Amino acid sequence: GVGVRKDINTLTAAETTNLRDALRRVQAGTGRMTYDFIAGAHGYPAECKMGEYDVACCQHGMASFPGWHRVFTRQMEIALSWEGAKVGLPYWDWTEAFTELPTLVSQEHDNPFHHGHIPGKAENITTTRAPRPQLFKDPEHGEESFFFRQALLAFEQRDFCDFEVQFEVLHNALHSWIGGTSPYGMSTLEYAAYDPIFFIHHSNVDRQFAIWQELQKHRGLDYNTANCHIQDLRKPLEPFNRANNPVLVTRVHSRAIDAFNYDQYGYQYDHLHFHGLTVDKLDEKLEKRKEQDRVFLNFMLRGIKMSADVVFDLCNAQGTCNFAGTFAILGGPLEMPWNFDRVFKYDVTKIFQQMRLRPDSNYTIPIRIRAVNGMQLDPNLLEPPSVTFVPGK
Ligand code: CUO
Repeated sequence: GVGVRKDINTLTAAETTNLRDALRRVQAGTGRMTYDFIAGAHGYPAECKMGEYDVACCQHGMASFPGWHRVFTRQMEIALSWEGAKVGLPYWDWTEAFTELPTLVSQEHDNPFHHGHIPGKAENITTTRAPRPQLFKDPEHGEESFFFRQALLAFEQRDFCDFEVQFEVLHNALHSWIGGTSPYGMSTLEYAAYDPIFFIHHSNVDRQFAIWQELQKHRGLDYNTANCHIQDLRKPLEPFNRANNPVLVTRVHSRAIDAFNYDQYGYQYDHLHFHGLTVDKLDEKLEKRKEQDRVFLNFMLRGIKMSADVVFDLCNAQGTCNFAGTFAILGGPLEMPWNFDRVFKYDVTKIFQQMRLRPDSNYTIPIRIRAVNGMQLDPNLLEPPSVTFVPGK
């Protein structure tokens, strides 16, 4: 069925009830596609092979991330429509102000979106969430929030692979900040998709990809193809290409390069405005930002087979240090090897100005890496970032 994906804050009471009824039926597992069949494609129980090893099929740390997750999110949306959903998967734009999780997913009583069951475990295990305080504090910073600034930096990129790394790493933070220390939830690659909030998050992530595509169209640049990682993007995506996928359109159009053209999957967004800005206004805003001198840290990221938060400070020659930024890695023991060939950029202009430092001053950037369970990891797991100074246009 054709699904219109609405902003989660504009759902009517009837639409909320309708979506919950549909998800309840998908979870009950009596229809053509069960929740476990869909979610199992992402992490646990590792349905793909890498040589002789079982790995999760989800593609992270590589250029096929947007396409793989576009098809994956559509699978759930189709399952919901087969069970009577009249609207598409709503999106939660977490770059906008919020103080709690959306009601659709947070209401505890009689709500299938509140948690999911994890199959195949000895005990009856369900997903849980342990939101970090910063999840609700970050939006207070408005246009200075991590989510907003990182979204703009992703949108600003003019090459697909540059966009991809900014976009994917931005998305990781929401996983980490919702799941927190919960062992079965959003901060783990293995279990994230068993929490139905995953699909509300990924509807928004996919919408950000769609907005970037509109920006590219507006800029007169490639929006339905890529000029990087071409071989990877042309491989059929497992497990959607397999004969047991009952959805014809995702089985046949299962390559990441096919997924650029999302019209063919039969869904659309209510609109592609960002913070009230049409695509041309948004592009104007992005161009305006380039007028000032900017300083970036560049991280060449590799998978570390676990989820972690990376926190870094900026310290001057006198040894005074200030918090300079944070981002998240989403991974786990079942992950496929990452193969980013682009750096993840972090704008540190403001903190450089506040500390009266210039890119050629004396400073250090100590990094801490904290696993989601709170354990401090060896900071040498990541290469130290390089620094670039980008003069204003
Ligand atoms: Cu596979 Cu959000 O990416 O999970």
